[in-house]
Amino acid sequence: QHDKLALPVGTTLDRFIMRKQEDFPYATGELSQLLRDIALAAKIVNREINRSGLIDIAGAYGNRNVQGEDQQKLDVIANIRFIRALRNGGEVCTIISEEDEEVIQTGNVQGKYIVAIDPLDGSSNIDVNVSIGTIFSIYRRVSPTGTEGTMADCLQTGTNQVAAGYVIYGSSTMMVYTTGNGVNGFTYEPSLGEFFLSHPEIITPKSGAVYSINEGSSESFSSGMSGFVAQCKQDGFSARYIGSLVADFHRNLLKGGIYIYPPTSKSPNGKLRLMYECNPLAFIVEQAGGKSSNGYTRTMEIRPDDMHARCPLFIGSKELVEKAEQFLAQEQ
Ligand code: AHM
Ligand code: MG
Repeated sequence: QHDKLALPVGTTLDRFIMRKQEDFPYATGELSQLLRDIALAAKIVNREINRSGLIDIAGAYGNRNVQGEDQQKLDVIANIRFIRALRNGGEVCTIISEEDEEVIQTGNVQGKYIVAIDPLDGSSNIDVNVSIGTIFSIYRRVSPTGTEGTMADCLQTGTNQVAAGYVIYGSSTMMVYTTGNGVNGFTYEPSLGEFFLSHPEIITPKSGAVYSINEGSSESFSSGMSGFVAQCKQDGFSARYIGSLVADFHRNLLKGGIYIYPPTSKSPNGKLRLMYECNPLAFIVEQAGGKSSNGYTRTMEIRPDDMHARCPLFIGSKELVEKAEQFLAQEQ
């Protein structure tokens, strides 16, 4: 119901982006170009990930490159690839990355966009062949072009996002994104090197019977948090926790469920980062009919005070997030 013009399954991502742009007669195509740049970097990172198991044995068949580049950690490689693609693309003035303490000024002072990105989330899962992901969020700068992006450009609230998405490198690789007109998912066909529309107009189930939380930390859950988990068990829910945010989120988005990263004694503010983990997924889940909060406040309305700020995350099916919030509200 989001779109004037529904495109058929099998449409390539490039064509899809182009056609969507035509829906907005005054669009200049810069955001479209930016999304294509991200998709290109994702293909490159996908190739590196698929080869990662071979790196240790590459020397054995004499294929190790002289610079030893293939020995860099994949999250570092992913960071380099995405930054390079955004810099070369020219549409982005400033990047916030989980891998970099400071903002990255691309030198494209005419670029109208700010990108916040976690280039490879869940990277501790690579060694054991578990799905990992890239998460990104796009803002329009508030400062005039012609200069570097400012802190005010970088610290915008999530409601200002113009687009957000993720790439899941799983049993197949997918890119899922929104520009605020619904959510669409594209599956990568490696032999053709293209993403194809496979999940048009994703709507997440209103409710579900899956809860995803690291129960290893249950000793430090608040009473409301413990109460909600006990309720999930009483209701016969399944526990599903991959420990890879994009993979846990993607499953719950398609099947229904709730993902929670609550405050714990180790991470009193939760572990996940507002700018490049929580906000982009919050935008997607809301566009798919779901909900996201920190247990009290809508994620996208939280004011960031730091680009690497953390916040608790309650995200997924609307009814389940609301139920969890009720448990927290009843806490003494
Ligand atoms: P990372 O950004 O260092 O990769 O950490 C984020 C990951 C998420 O993918 C995942 O949901 C979470 O950490 C799991 O944390 P924990 O092992 O504490 O449950
Ligand atoms: Mg991360």
